[in-house]
Amino acid sequence: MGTHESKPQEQVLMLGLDGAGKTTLLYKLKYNESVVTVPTVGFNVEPLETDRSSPGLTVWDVGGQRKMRPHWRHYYSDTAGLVFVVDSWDQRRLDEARKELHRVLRYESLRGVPLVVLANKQDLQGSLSTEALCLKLELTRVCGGRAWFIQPCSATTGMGLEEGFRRIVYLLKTPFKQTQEDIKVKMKSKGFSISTVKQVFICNR
Ligand SMILES: Nc1nc2c(ncn2[C@@H]2O[C@H](COP(=O)(O)OP(=O)(O)O)[C@@H](O)[C@H]2O)c(=O)[nH]1
Ligand SMILES: [Mg+2]
Repeated sequence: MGTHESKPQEQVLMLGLDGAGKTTLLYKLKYNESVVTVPTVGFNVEPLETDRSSPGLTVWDVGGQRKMRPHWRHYYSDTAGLVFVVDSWDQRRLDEARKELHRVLRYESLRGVPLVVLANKQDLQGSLSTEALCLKLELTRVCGGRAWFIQPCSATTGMGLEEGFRRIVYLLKTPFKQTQEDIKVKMKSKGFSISTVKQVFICNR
């Protein structure tokens, strides 16, 4: 009989405003199914498969309604990676999303924890690009001392979801200095200007 080989698990905390698409994307990623969601009261938690050389991920999808947000902090101490989901289409709520993200990143227990912002709902016409979101959410300013990445995705079509979670696995495994170099190359290849790239690294020093 074979033995069940368990590998280390890392906790990934997925946050974002209610309606950003967290629950939809978790189940799309896990079962490739489009589920009909109801606002999450409490949390959903799912293990995600990763390749053999990477730690497994346990993803916590915590309800994002205003009354749930004070509970987010109870999850911080065990968090190895942060995923923040944004509705790229709903520009009216971007200010609120920015404020919540900045509030989360200020917590001492999340200092240095890598962040992937998922720019969700890219299937909708008129959704903001990752470059525009990067500016609106002031990511370069607020992500000092932290490895981060912004990934376009759609929980409806599945586009970009695996890449986003592969990115968090990568950031978890890679020393900060190395990820900075990598982000620099990626940003240049995506057409960010040299000055934006420099700005990121001045902020990250
Ligand atoms: N068009 C579109 N709708 C989405 C997408 N992701 C989620 N939704 C819809 O947005 C609503 C809120 O999704 P939900 O997963 O409950 O958000 P949560 O509150 O962050 O968990 C639902 O009606 C979803 O069907 C997406 O990528 N594209
Ligand atoms: Mg939900």
